[in-house]
Amino acid sequence: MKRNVYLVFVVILTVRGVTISNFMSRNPTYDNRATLSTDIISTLILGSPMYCASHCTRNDVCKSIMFNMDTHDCQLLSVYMSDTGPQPYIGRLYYEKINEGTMPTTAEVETTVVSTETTPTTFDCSIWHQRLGHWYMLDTNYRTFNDSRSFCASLSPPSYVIEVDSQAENDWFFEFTLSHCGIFNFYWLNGYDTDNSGSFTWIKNQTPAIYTNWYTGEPNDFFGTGSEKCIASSNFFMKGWHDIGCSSAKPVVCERDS
Ligand SMILES: [Ca+2]
Ligand SMILES: [Ca+2]
Repeated sequence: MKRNVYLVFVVILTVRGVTISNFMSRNPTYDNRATLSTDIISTLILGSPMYCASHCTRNDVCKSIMFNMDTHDCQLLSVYMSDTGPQPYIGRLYYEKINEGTMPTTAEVETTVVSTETTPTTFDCSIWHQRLGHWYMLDTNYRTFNDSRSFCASLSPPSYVIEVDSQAENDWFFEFTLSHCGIFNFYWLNGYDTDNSGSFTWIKNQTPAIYTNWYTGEPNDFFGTGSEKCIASSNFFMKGWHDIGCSSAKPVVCERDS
């Protein structure tokens, strides 16, 4: 019974997350701007723009957010930037509510959930899983890229940060981190841009990343040349690959060949 309650709680969060995020829209027109401090409802440190957006959609006063991809500070704003005469400020991505009038009620969301209660998963997220001839393990602790590499190497058998080199492996990555285990987040991939060219090399295989799944506008070295030499893949919000700073802290999927 306790397990069922837990499962329902997780599924509620999942469904709520999917629903809520559809109500925020990225608007790059107002990236890298600041507004009056009196327009900032609160500043939170959160793991992704999705979490930032979900705080805004649950706050009646909030109309938009600014999310800093590097420091992860999330500003909830009581105004739309288009209304306020924004000032330049480097380092934040802007999102705004699309239509507050069509938010589903909690009852609607939770009605959807109840129907999924009877399908508990038997997928064990604490063990290695074999797919596509390789083995995979998820770890949801937040680490820098180098610490994630060390973590995967320390496992038994030793492994490396996942190198996604086909559509099939990319599909499995999303299935693993979204359908089976994990949370909405960015996860490290084992690529590195050695020469700031925007071309990434898989560190373990020592081959160029030929198959790619970049999110729109990425890779972009957002904070200037060489500022984003690592890759993380978002499994939900801004779904796809992003070049990011290597000192960010993200969860990881470890991969091994045998
Ligand atoms: Ca691989
Ligand atoms: Ca980027």
